Amino acid sequence: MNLQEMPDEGPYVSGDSACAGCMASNIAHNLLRILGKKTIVSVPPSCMSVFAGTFPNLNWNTPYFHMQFANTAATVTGISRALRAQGKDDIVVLGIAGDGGTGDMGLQSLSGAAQRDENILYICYNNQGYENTGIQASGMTPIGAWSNTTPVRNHSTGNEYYPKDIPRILLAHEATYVATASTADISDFIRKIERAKEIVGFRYIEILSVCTPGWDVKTHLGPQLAREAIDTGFWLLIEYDKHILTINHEPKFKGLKEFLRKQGRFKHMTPDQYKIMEEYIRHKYKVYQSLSSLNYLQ
Ligand SMILES: Cc1ncc(C[n+]2csc(CCOP(=O)(O)OP(=O)(O)O)c2C)c(N)n1
Repeated sequence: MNLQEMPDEGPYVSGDSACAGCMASNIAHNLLRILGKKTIVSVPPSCMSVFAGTFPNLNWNTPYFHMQFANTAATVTGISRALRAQGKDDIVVLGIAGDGGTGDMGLQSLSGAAQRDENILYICYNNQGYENTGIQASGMTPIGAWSNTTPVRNHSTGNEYYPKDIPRILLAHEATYVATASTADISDFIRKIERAKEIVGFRYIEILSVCTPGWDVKTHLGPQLAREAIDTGFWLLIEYDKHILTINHEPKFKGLKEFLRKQGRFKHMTPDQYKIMEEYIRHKYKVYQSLSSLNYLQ
């Protein structure tokens, strides 16, 4: 399927109450345009559960479950096994969670599902913070970023810690399919969702999701920032399929400072902080580059 072949509407229907410029809403639309109607969706507490999942105003024209914060992978595991017991093998069982619900609260159930190779598709829309509850830092917030729990005052200069890299954690599980994606590269996005749809087993895709209030950016800037994120190396597009890791988009490693300066959450950063961010981005790229030369389970 290419962009022209995608149906205009999928079973995620228009009219959610997401913030202006929210890319998570855009991700949900595009995801369901590709996956289609034979999908069962589960979303834990998050922006998405609020802007699209409050009964009776659901935007999901599919069976939909809302569960507790830590349970996404466990819930979809149960649904997937129940379908298997009924002999139904043509339904995508989809869990969608934010970065907090994935990398912090939901990490243990995600790890268990990956290790047991449960037949689920898990999407993390990574907006790099606990945004729904008022912009708190998560374990996946970038180093240096402002948030309400990583303030910029009294000698504090934003988030002090490196973010967790969940794809790399899942590679250590020898997970069946792991990828990162961005709607800024829509062909890559479509290809990965279609690939994940056809595979049986554990599939994880993490998608960068610009959050206009959380990143403190103008509401029209989402698509541009998403594009700059992959070009600067801030968001690396990778894919781990059949135990082979590929980097799908070569970053230019240029314009990082300009990219960061467009975002209020980074505007306080000192030259030393830019350097730390730059070094981290190059370090991460090198780690993936070295992993991409391995093919150790073949
Ligand atoms: C056990 C538990 N702790 C805290 C909350 C409150 N809570 C609801 S949504 C949320 C933030 C979710 O962050 P994330 O998963 O990153 O998704 P986002 O809001 O950014 O879309 C929190 C802390 C909760 N619902 N359950």
